[in-house]
Amino acid sequence: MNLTNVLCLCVWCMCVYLSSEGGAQAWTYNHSTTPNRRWLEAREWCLKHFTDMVPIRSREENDFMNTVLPFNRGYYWIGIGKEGEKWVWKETHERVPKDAQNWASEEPDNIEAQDCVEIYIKREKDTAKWNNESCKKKKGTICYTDSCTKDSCSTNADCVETIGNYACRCHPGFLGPRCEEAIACPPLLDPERGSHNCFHPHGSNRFNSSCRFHCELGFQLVGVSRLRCQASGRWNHPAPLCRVERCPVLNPTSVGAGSLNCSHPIAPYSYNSTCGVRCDEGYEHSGPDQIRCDLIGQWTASVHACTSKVTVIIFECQIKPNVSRDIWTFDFSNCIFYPSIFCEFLYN
Ligand SMILES: [Ca+2]
Repeated sequence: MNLTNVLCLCVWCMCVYLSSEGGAQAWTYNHSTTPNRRWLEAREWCLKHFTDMVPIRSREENDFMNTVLPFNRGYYWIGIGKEGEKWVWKETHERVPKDAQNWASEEPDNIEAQDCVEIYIKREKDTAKWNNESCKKKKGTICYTDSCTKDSCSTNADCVETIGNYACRCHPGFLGPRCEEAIACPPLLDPERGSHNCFHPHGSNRFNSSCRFHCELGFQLVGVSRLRCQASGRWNHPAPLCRVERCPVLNPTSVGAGSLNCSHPIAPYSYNSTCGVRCDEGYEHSGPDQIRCDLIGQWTASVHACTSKVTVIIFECQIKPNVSRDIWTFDFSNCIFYPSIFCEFLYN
């Protein structure tokens, strides 16, 4: 059995062991102590075969390493190092926060060139604590592999690595183990005298569905015309209503000597209401006999008051001029009256 086979066997054993702890789809860890390596070589080995050197992202991960890894006389490198005066995760170059640092007593010391970090796995003193060391020393290697794949969660989620598992962190509006299900909103009904149509990107009345409402002719939409299903499972506005278009109320006394007779098939003085003017005997009006409330809420004509009919009379009389007094005396006793459109004096 050559060296490569030994390494593979070692790695395989570790994978099986850790997989049995947390399942195959999780951060999986792999370690090697045959051989022990310098820090840079250890990281290159991790990058070549796995995702990277274990960065120790949390206290939980730190303690987990101490639990599952075997003792190694040289201990193990971790993916933390010194850049300038800061201790950083080498994978991302992010500074390791103070409260996430887990130094052994009196570490890190200021000895020159101790810019790499080891973890004391199963050490009697300061177990699981960190120590800065010369990067050239040879130690065990701990690598990790991301478990999230493009198929781990649906496209509506972020896959979050955890120790021994992974989780799908759902985007707002989605739920389910893989966040594949969009949150539902209550179904919408057509308003009276109206209708609605919807676009459903994630299923009927689900998150981000949008519905537009319309009203029949002669009806006005009251409210917001377009509704959207929110991540909370509620529509962003109440469903709108359709209200009949209304015309100005007509005052029956405005016609004067006559009456106003109206019919309201939908609502008083509203779309399709009709009103007719009837004048008293001897009176007439100049507008149409009937007006109607149209679909935008306007009367088709205005109402005019009834006025007395104009009678123009011509009369033909026997006129006897009283020449002696130079006065014209009219005697209407023998007059004949003619209603007419013009007026004319006739005398002889
Ligand atoms: Ca040290």
